[in-house]
Amino acid sequence: MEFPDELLAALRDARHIEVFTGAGVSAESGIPTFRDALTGLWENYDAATLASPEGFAADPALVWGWYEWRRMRVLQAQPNPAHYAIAALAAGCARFTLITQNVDDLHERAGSADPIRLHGSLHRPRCSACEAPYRLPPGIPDEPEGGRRLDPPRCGHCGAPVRPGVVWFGENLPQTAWEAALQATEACDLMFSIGTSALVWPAAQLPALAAQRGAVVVQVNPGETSLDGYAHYNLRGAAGVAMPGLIRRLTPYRENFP
Ligand code: BV8
Ligand code: ZN
Repeated sequence: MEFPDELLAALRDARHIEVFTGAGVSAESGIPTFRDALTGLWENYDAATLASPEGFAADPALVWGWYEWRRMRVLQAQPNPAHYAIAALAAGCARFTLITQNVDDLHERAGSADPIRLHGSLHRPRCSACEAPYRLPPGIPDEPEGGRRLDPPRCGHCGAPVRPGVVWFGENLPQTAWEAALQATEACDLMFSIGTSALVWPAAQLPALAAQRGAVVVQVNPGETSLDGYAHYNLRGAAGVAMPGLIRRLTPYRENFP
């Protein structure tokens, strides 16, 4: 993949780089993206219905089973070169902010410290009533391939069903995370938008906000999105190819990336 000289220069000059990721950054780790059709037990459902308070209330076992199946897939997966390249980028620049819409922990497992998590995490379930964190049993759940219905565990404090620690459609984003994401988007001088269809609000507005304030916006996506018009550079390709390729062209990041 070719990278324009102006992009390499902008990266070298950037004082505060922000990386904003969506499900596409985990695609090469074998994690289905949000837009991929659901499979197995859930193939006739729409993700946005299952990922909602109404979906959970209507059929807790169907939804909890889906999240446990997804958590198993993440635990079985490994970070891919895109996750490692993003961690190397952070290690080589003055100020760096990682914001993710994803609920997997592949960024952390690749060495990115403390990403801003707009949509929560598969690994932090909590009580649906008193919000007490729920400690999941260690190890990888042995979910059958097509998945299964699974009654959610009960909270040890109040007995209510435990729910996934994610932000569902129709729920507010965590205030602190959203404010931190807005602050970083106001301050960065270069922003990557990697592997997102930019369809889910309010997260989807971040790259446009950055472009409107004059930051350089670099989109990495094999497909077209509504961000194409905002991005100064559209790297049409897989994140696991584009990001390592870019990092290898750049010192001082190169030192941090094998
Ligand atoms: C809220 C956790 C206030 C759960 C998720 C304004 C306008 C329109 C709609 C709304 C609006 N405000 C609110 C809404 C409603 C709603 C919304 O946006 N609906 C959409 C569907 C229109 N938003 C909300 O409800 C949000 N809350 O606004 O609060 C409020 C409160 C009450 C009432 C109203 C408003 C909360 C949204 C959070 C939902 N939770 N995740 C879970 O994971 O189960 S969102 C879910 O979608 C994931 O987090 C995912 O990350 C996210 C976004 O999807 P993407 O990451 O972009 O993934 P996608 O599959 O779409 O795209 C992948 C991309 O990767 C593709 O472009 C593909 O080409 C590319 N790709 C593929 N392979 C690769 C690749 N790229 C690079 N490399 C590759 N190898
Ligand atoms: Zn409880």
